[in-house]
Amino acid sequence: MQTRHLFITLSCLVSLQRASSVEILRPRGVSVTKTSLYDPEKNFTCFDGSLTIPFVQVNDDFCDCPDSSDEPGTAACPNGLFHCTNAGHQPMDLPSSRVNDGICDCCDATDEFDGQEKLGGGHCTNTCQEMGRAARELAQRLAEMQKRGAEVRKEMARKAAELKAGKSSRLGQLRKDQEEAEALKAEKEAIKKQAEELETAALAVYREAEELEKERRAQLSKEENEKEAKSMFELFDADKDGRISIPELMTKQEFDQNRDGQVTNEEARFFLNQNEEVGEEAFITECWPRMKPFYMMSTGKYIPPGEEPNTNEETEDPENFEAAQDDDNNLAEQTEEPVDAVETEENPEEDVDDGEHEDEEEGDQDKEEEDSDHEKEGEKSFSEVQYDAETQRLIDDAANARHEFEEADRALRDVEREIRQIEESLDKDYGIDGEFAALEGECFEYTDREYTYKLCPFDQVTQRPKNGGGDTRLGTWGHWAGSESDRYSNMMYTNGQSCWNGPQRSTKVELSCGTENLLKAVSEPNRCEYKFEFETPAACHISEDASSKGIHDEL
Ligand code: MAN
Repeated sequence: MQTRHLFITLSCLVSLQRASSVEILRPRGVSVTKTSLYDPEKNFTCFDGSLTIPFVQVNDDFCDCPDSSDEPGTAACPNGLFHCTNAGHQPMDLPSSRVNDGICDCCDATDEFDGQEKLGGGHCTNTCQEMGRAARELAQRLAEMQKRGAEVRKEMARKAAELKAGKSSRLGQLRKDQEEAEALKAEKEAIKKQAEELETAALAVYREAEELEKERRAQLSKEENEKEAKSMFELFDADKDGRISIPELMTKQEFDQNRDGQVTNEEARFFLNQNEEVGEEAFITECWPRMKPFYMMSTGKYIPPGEEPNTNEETEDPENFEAAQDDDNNLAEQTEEPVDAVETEENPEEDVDDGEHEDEEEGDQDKEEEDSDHEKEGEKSFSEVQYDAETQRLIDDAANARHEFEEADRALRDVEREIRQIEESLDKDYGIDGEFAALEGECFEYTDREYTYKLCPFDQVTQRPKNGGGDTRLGTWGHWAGSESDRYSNMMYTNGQSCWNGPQRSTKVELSCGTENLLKAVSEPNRCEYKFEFETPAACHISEDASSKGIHDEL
């Protein structure tokens, strides 16, 4: 107890320190604002009111108050706070456990006294003046930069407003253009409809004639084939019994398809459609179409399917013989299928893509293709026909009307596209004063040891390996991601390329004030989550702010 009292007296003496500008003595570790709570003339009451102790027990290196308030200048209490004034620089509060721990925390050296009267315990010196000067210079430089940046930002915002006004006025004009273009399109559509009706009516006459001609030719061809088949029947019917049998065919070398010098029973049976023998009718309808190409080939008269004049005739491709022998079902399919199917003209829609279009521009393109298909179809069907002058005029009128309608339709789509683009851009959030708008359309790069990173604001972020290889998309423009009070301090780019076995890449861009746009640093704090540090004048808010952020001394 005696020892304690002796210590109290000593420590109380050394613990009273002078505040630099006003001559107030206050215990060590106490801030100016709390000085009045420590009056050496009175007993000390803990801040929480739990205890009142003689003043000598303040800073006696023994913790009396549960709230630690009696030991502001020693490490005796577990949760105490030590205050250093740091005159000439910035004041600071430390956990009291750092008092006399051998480390100089306070620039005024007050945290290290080590039981000695000399501040700094001999090993710390007061560096507050130098530190204060350096901090003030830095604050000054920052304030100047902030000021210059804010001026640039103002200009950026002014230009953005100008651009926006221009876009709004263009939008007004475009909406009028759109109305006119819609009216013109409707007008052209009506004209086209009328012209096409007249054209269709005029062409109907020709179509009918064409159909009749087709039928006539088909009939003629059928008759010729029948005639030919009949004469072949006569030729092959060696015993003239009105039936063609396997032995009769086996005498015809034309049917020796594997060229082994003889016509086998199997080869002959194939041509008789697996029958032992056939009568004339079956021969004409089933057998001759199968035999004809083989027969013609061996007699040098074969014309490949598609080139022969009679397109409707059922014939067998001689090259298919082996396959046909292997699989008679196959053969049946092949022979039942007309060799030369009537194609494009009967299937004009064949090439038209009716799938869903990804966007309207693509849709526009497809529509154009469709339209030109329509023209081609017309050309193909009627190109060889000579029309009378009136019909030709109607065809030309309809073609013109179609053309003019397409032009009107295209003009309307152009106007609508521009409206959409302007609306999208006017809807975008470019900051409080639109100050970030100027960054759109520009890109900024940063290169580290492995990659070159590229930030294109409001568009996308990419990464390219320095030693070759393509771009990896680290995200596309998503949204502003700053805190509620500072929304425009962070940008988020999301939905980048998927990481192998991981999430889609994404990038957070932290914005800070700078006099120029500069991508300052890039890192990848978590795999496939990138952090970009970007300086821009657009982030320099209020120039007056800079000075208030500067250093201020406590005393
Ligand atoms: C690439 C780069 C890296 C990323 C890995 C993930 O190498 O995009 O940034 O971490 O892929 O597999």
